[in-house]
Amino acid sequence: MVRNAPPLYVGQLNTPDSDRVTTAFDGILQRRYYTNHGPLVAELEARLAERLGVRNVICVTNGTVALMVAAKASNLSGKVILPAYTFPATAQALTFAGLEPVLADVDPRTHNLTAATVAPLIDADVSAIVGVHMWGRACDVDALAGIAGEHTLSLAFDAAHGFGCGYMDRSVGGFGRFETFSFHATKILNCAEGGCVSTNDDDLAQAIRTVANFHDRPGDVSVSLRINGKMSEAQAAMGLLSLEDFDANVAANRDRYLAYRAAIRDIDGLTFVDHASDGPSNYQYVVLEVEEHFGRSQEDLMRFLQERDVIARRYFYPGMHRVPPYDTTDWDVPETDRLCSRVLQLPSGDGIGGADIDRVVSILRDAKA
Ligand code: T4K
Repeated sequence: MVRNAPPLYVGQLNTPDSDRVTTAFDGILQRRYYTNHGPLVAELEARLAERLGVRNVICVTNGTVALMVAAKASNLSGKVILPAYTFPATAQALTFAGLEPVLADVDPRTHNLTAATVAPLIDADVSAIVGVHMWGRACDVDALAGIAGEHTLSLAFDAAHGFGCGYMDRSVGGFGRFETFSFHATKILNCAEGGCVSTNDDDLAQAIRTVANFHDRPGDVSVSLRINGKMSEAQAAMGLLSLEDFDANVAANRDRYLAYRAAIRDIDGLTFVDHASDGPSNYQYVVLEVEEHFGRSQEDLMRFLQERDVIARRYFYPGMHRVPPYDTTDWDVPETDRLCSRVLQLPSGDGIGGADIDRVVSILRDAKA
C-alpha cells in the first residue's frame, strides 16, 4: 500500500502553542508547587464553574475518578441504572465505588438513556440513575428528573463528552446532583489527563473534595473512604490554556462537522449522526451509522479506512454488557447491540482540514460496494 498522508485520528489533540505552555510551566517551576490544590487548580476550578454556571467544580485526575469519587461522596448504595451504550469507564467507576451497575438500553436516535428505557429496571434496590450525554448530546434531563423524582432516586450525569454542550438553553454541568467531565487528551477541553465534578450542592462538593484527597484541609467532612484523585498543577496549566482556546476550537470543530455532514449525507447506506439542534454543542465527535445496505459491515469499513491511514474507531464495540465483569447477566439491550455493530467515529479534532475531510469521504465512497 502506498502511504502518502499522515494517519488521521479520532480526537486529534488541540494543542496550545509552545510559548504559552513554556510560560505556564516556568511559573510552576518558580513556585515550586506541583500538586495538592495549587493556585492553577484553584483558578481552573473557578473558571470552569463560571463557564458551566454552577456553584462548585472539583478538579480531579481524570473523568473515571471524577465519577468514582462523586458516587462515593453521594452515599449511593445498591443498584445504579446507567446506559449499556457507553465507554466502560461509566460502569467501572460505579463498580469501584461499591455500586451495582444495572444496564439500560438507549434511544436509537439520540443514543441516550430515556425515562422509558429506565422505567422497567427500577426496583427497591435501585438508588440512582446515571445518564450519559453521548457525543455531547444532552439527555432529556427533564424526563429523567421526572422519573427519578417519582421513585425518590438520585440523578447524576456522566458528561465526559459534554463540555460546552447544553439542553435547550441550559448548560450541561448543573443537572442532577452532580455531573462529571473528562479532560482527557482527546477531548476538546483537555488537561492531557484530567476531569472534574460539577455540582450546585455545597455539602456534596465538600464531601467530594474530602473523598478525592487524603490530605486534611479546612472544610473536610466525615467520609467512609478516601483516595488520591488530585489534579496536578501541570494538568491545570494545560486545562487553563485549553479553556482559553475553547471557543475557537468549537468553531473549528463545527466547520469540520458541517463539511463532513454535507459530503456524507448523500452516501447511500451511511447515516450521519447529527449533533443536537436544540442546544449548544462542542461538535467533538463525528459519528456514522453503517447500514446493512452499505454493502460492508462496520468492521469491514473500519479496516478499509484504517488500511488507508484513516484511523476510524468503533466506540463502544462489542458493548460493555458483553465483556467482563458485566457479561454474566443477560441484559435486554437490543438498541445498544445494534449501535455497537453499526457506529463508527471518523477522524476529528485539530489539524483535520478540508483536504483531509475530502480524502476520508473519497475513501468512504470507494468503500461502498
Ligand atoms: N465516560 C465516558 C462516556 C467516556 O467516553 C470516557 C472516556 C470516560 C467516562 C472516562 O474519562 P477519562 O477517565 O478517560 O478521562 C478514548 C479516551 O481515552 C477516553 O477519554 C474517552 N472516553 C474514550 C471515548 O476515548 P481510547 O483508549 O480509545 O483513546 P486513545 O487514548 O487511544 O486515543 C485515541 C487516538 O488519539 C489514538 O488512536 C491516537 C490519538 N492520540 C491519543 C493520545 C492520548 C494522540 O494522537 N495523542 C495522544 O496523546 O479512549
